[in-house]
Amino acid sequence: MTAPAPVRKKMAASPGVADAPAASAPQPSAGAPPPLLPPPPAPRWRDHVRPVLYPLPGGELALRRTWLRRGFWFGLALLFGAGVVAPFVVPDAVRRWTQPAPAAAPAVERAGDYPPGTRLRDCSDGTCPWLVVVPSGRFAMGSPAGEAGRSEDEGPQHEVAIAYRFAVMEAEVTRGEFAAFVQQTKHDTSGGCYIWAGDKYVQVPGADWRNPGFKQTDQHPVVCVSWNDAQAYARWMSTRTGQQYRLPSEAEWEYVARAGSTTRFFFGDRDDDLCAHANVGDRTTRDGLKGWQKDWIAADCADGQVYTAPVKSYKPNGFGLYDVAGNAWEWTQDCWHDNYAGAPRDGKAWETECKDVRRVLRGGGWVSIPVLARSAGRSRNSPDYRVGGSGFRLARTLTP
Ligand SMILES: [Ca+2]
Repeated sequence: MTAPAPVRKKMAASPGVADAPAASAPQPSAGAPPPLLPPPPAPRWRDHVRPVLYPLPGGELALRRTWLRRGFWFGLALLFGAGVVAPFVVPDAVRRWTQPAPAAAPAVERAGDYPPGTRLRDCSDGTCPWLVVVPSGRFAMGSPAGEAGRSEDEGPQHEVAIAYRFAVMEAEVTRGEFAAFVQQTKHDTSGGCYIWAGDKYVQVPGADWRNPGFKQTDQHPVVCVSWNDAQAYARWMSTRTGQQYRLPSEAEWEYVARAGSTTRFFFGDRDDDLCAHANVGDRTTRDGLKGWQKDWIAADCADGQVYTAPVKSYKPNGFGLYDVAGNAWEWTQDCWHDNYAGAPRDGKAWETECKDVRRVLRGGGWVSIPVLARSAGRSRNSPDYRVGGSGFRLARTLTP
């Protein structure tokens, strides 16, 4: 009996189909590179973040996480500082940041493009003072003979016809606006200022618009500015805007201050109603100011402001202008005349036949007794005098 032949031997002797190379498959030749492996999958974002968030202690990643944590808390502190602390610490700056963007002026302007009441300002960066367009019109300048508190220099009352539309700043030039002018032009404001010294103004060599003898913010009207300073500011505004900025004439000033009213003040006749409309010598001033005299009759109301108030703190007049009575006396273009005999009737400044070099101030200031803040009230000073009660607002000519 013969044993069956082992299968393995048989298989080895006769190569099977499975061992034979496929006729169509290419054969690697000697020295060729091995076939490429598929690329490893790209690491996912988690693979980057995880080692940072959960690093092994002591490693470089742990250090990175520490800095990450510090950065997070620092950023949070910055946000807190900007949002919560800044409004208390630098309220003026925050107000500036959050103010709406200025209205763009039309490319080609004509007075007719601006209906009366239009608010505009000329700088695209929003730093120019707001103006209000006032209508052309007629009014009776000066006070009637029977007006309480009247002075002789307010007559004769006469009609003035202003045949053109123009724009005027809706508020007095602020300390912040004046600071920008001084910073850019290096305008010299040295030489001292007359500041309140108990019962009158006294020249103090070291005083100026930055130090008028009481505390102010950038929103308060600038004071301790002369007529010459106001002219320099107007030139600067004209240069930077390409428009014609100037002091208003005395007639223009009274026209816009009255805004159609014929009463002692733009809101009526009563001194004791002043506190809602104007910052003048009131009970707050009388009680809080050193040197208030017994025979000075304060308005019998209290506005909480001993010195200047932020502009636009009180109600505006019929043209939308603020602080035309009180807060700061306002320079006008005209030189001083003792009365209106021979005064121009067309709204132009009166700069001939001057009594002397002094220029007219209008409106009364924060320390003024009520009669001085009447719409017809007048005062004057030398063009180089700086006083802690005097500021200004400008007019802007509109192309006819
Ligand atoms: Ca007051």
